[in-house]
Amino acid sequence: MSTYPTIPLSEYREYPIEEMRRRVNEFYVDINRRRTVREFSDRPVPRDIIETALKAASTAPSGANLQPWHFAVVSGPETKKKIRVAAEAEEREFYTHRASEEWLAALAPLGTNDQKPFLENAPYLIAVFLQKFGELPDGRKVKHYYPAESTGLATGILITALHRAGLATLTHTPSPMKFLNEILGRPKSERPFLLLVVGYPADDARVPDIKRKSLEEIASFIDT
Ligand code: IYR
Repeated sequence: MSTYPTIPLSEYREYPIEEMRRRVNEFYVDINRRRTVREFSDRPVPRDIIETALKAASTAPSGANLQPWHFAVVSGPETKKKIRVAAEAEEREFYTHRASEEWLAALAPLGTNDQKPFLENAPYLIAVFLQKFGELPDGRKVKHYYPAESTGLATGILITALHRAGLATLTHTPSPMKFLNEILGRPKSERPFLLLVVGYPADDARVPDIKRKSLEEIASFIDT
């Protein structure tokens, strides 16, 4: 028997089946409108909306509930500029040397290149860091379990929360992105996971005409 203190599951809610259908469908219709955006407006976004989305992200399940993530929220122009300069330098290398022909061909439909103006235009950049270790108040290290899975789950909830608030995001992964530790003053034990660009889309923003895989392609049901 676990001696860990427990509380009743009082927040759980069950819905009648029809209500379940309605709710899951409503959610699907809403999340299906989410598109990754690469052209952002510089219109400001109230910080409390970002804060609440981060609180939503931090409800994600995590290995041994160790919550192995850190979100560095950047709104200042000087820091954004530093990030843009460093990211574009890495991207130049990526597009001219590091990426394989196969990788560049896979990216071609997205029309991406080494220019990242959104790193300065968008009101917020959220650098997501994965913590391989935590630190106790006395300085001792605590190993984290499944940090990548956990941070991925938290980031998914963050993107969903921001979408529901009516904001657009871009999951940006300049590679390598160790420069984020330096610029944002994060410890070496944290691995930059991705850089989330957040804001309103530009008025004339366009997105590639991509398709999502069908249910048959993404899922199999084993009833035996
Ligand atoms: N990091 C580069 C390249 C890139 C890679 C993938 I995988 C994408 O889905 C999109 C872009 C860039 O941001 O341009």
